[in-house]
Amino acid sequence: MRILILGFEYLPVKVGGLAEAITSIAEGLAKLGNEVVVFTPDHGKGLGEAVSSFKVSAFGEVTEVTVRRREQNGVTVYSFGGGLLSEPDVYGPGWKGLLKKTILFGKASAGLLNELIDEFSPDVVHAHDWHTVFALGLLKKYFGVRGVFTVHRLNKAKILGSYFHEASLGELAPYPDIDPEYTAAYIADMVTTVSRSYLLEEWDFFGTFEGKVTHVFNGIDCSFWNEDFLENKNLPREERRRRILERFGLSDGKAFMFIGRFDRAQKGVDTLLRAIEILSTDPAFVDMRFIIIGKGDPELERWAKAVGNRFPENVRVITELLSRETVRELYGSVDFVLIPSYFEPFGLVQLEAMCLGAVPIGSAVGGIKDTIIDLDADPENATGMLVPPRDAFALARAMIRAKNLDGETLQRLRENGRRRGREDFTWENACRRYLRVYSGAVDRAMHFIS
Ligand code: NHF
Repeated sequence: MRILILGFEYLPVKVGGLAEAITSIAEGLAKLGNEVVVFTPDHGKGLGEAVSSFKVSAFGEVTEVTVRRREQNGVTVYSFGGGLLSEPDVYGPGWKGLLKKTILFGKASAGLLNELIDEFSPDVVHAHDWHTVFALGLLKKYFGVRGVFTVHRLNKAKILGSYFHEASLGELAPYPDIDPEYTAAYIADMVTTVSRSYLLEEWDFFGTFEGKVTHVFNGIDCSFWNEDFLENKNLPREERRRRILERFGLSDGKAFMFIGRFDRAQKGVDTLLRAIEILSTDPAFVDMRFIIIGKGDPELERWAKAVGNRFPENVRVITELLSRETVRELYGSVDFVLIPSYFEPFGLVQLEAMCLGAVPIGSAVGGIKDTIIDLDADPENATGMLVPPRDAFALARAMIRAKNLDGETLQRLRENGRRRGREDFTWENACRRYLRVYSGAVDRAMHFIS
């Protein structure tokens, strides 16, 4: 198949999990023998060789677009520079700047496909997240190509209809306030999201597209998240834990780790901080160690640091960026990884942890719920523990229970987790399902499923 992928993040450009997902999908599809081409903004990176340039006009201004091409792991990546397309802030500058950038991206995409169409006529355009709505709209309008739209995370924004007029897609904006996700899903032939639970939790949105909507789970790249690459891979896990805790200035104890954005809307670091405050009055606390890694909301950072200062023997808060290798070392050494998100379309942390033998304790939402098999629900096949979101007491209780688990259970959880990461959630599985989505030969969600 000839597949054209549209996305705002493509490695090495990375803001969050989206970059890993789009890149892994593109490369996975290429590995399966498909011809895969990616269109993405350049974001000031200047990667690849300049192969074309043309002018696009929007908002009364003409922008000279430079197209660069590179071959990256079997995928042909075209990136667009010039004007806001070269803006290094991937999702900016500001909201209005971002909207203009998405329109320029749309027009540049139509311009380039017009040049390529004789040598590359896609069977399907796969657009990721709402920033690609204008590109998808224009490619469908002018090339009549089949379109698939994937939601990695709902944004639920409204934009002025005039932006659609500016993009030459006024027919999609009969009202002043338009939700770009609805519009992208409306014009797409198939709509997907990244876990089954997220699809059902957000049925208010996805249900509108009943009959053409489905889920395709993300995968995990276990070739990087792999115990074979650990610095101290030959040492027993307890010894690795002792060493890593020492590296972070803590004595040995049961080690729990959190890694994620400090935000108020999704990742739930506030629930964890409350849970630690609750635990601090329990005798079990003496043997518990917490490594909390992340940054973001300044107030949450202050709160986390205050908790760290209050319990210097137990809690370490790290607000600088750690290398992927250090994070891997941590996953491969700590006992438990906490994912207290309020919601999570898929979430990679729980799978990264499982691949490296750390047992995840996560909120029973979205992709976390679909990837972790809970100890109570299925003791034989369990890979971790699930707790209700936003419930600090439940999280504290789960952590005490985790601390007291016997060695045999812990070992079983670890082994099941490794297997689940390596066998069930591979990018190859994801890509095989996307291929079925592209041809429409896939099961679709209906309101009576639960
Ligand atoms: O893993 C890639 C990522 C997801 O849960 C994650 C999210 C954004 O919020 O699909 O997209």
